Amino acid sequence: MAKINAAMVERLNAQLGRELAASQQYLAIAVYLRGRSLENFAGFYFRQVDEERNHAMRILRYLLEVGAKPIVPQLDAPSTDFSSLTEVVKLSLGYEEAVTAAIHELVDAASDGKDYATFQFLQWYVAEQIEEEATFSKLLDIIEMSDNVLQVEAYVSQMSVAKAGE
Ligand code: OFO
Repeated sequence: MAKINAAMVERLNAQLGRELAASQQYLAIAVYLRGRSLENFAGFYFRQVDEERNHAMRILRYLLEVGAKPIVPQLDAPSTDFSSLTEVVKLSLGYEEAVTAAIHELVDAASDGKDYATFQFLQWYVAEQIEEEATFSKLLDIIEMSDNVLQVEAYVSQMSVAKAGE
């Protein structure tokens, strides 16, 4: 029998699905950007694909650790039709905000249910979402202030160097 209750298992499986859906969505965006020869920008999204997958895998491993069954979900097809960089980054930021809200609901549920293990497990996601929202929000600022996409490419390239040096 799982060490966490069935409702929490269901909630965590739903979050597992959201993380995988984010990974798929960012993959579709990376392909779109690569198709427009924005190599750095595409590279940034390809890295996000891996990050989101890792977020999903953390949940999957946690469920296994507590004796619960992870569900590998069927995913809706991601959006693939974009008309601008602004649209792409706004969509991403909106996605991250929705994920943050979902994580906070999970934290509330863990706290209300006195599920201290899951509460502790979720703290990593709370911190991660602050970083994710900040990243996309800065990116949106840069895009809105830039005169051309080459400035955006240069900025994303710097972001990658900074991240590699962390
Ligand atoms: Fe999983 O952090 Fe973005 O969504």
